[in-house]
Amino acid sequence: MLLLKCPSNPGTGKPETTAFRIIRGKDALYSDLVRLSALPGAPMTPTITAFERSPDRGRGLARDMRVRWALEEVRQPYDVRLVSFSEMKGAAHRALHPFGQIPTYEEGELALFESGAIVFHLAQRHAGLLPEDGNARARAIAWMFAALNTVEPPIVELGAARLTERDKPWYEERRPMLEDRVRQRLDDLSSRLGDADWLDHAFSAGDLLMVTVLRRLGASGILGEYPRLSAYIARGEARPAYQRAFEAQLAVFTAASAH
Ligand code: GTB
Repeated sequence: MLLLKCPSNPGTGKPETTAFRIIRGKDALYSDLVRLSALPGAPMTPTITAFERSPDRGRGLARDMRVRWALEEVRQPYDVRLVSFSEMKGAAHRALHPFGQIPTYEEGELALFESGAIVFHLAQRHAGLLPEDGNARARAIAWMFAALNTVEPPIVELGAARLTERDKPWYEERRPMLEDRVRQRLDDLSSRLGDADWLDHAFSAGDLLMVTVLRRLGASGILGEYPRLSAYIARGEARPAYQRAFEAQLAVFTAASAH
């Protein structure tokens, strides 16, 4: 008989989230349990892609960070395939990502791109990132879109200008306009958040995406004007799942810097 079970690992005392096949009935020892992932049709360890050498120098600003964080929140183990800039633009990677970027996500026959779609997929498949209640879930999804569609674009525009237009004659004239576009969003976001911990009661994928989007402002100095948002980011960064994800991406950068 095939039974699905999520037993505690007696070695670590921690809950084991991988599904197992019991091969010797209810008295089977932990060591008698065979990982279902070895069986046809079994859940697979997903693989994501990340920069082989991230230009953010391990600050967790590239978009694999939000996917790693979501995977850690739901305690889904994952593999990482590191790609160079030239590999990203090659045919093999473009088959996964039409725009030749990271992150991607592969799980069995499913291949996904777009960090928001990947986080949403994980939130749908696992408990912990979206509320069970239908209306609360819809509101959390609205915050996911707000993070990526309303708040992130002016932040990316400001960062891109700093990176690519800094030496142009128009940059100093343009910068205040770009910064004010960011401030418009932050003013409203900060008002809505108020003194709450999270955007809509419990922590959700909406907060996860919003925190990763806001973190990109670190170098701008603008966040200093928004103590509530700074505290909100700090709450996100204090989550154990965030810290595991951060350490994992930092370890990649540290190893790459060693050669
Ligand atoms: N909308 C897509 C998503 O959300 O997944 C955007 C994906 C994307 O922009 N990926 C970037 C990429 O692959 C990496 S994250 N760029 C390579 C290319 O387009 O050729 C963006 C990023 C890069 C670097 C920093 N940094 O150095 O601080 C921060 C963020």
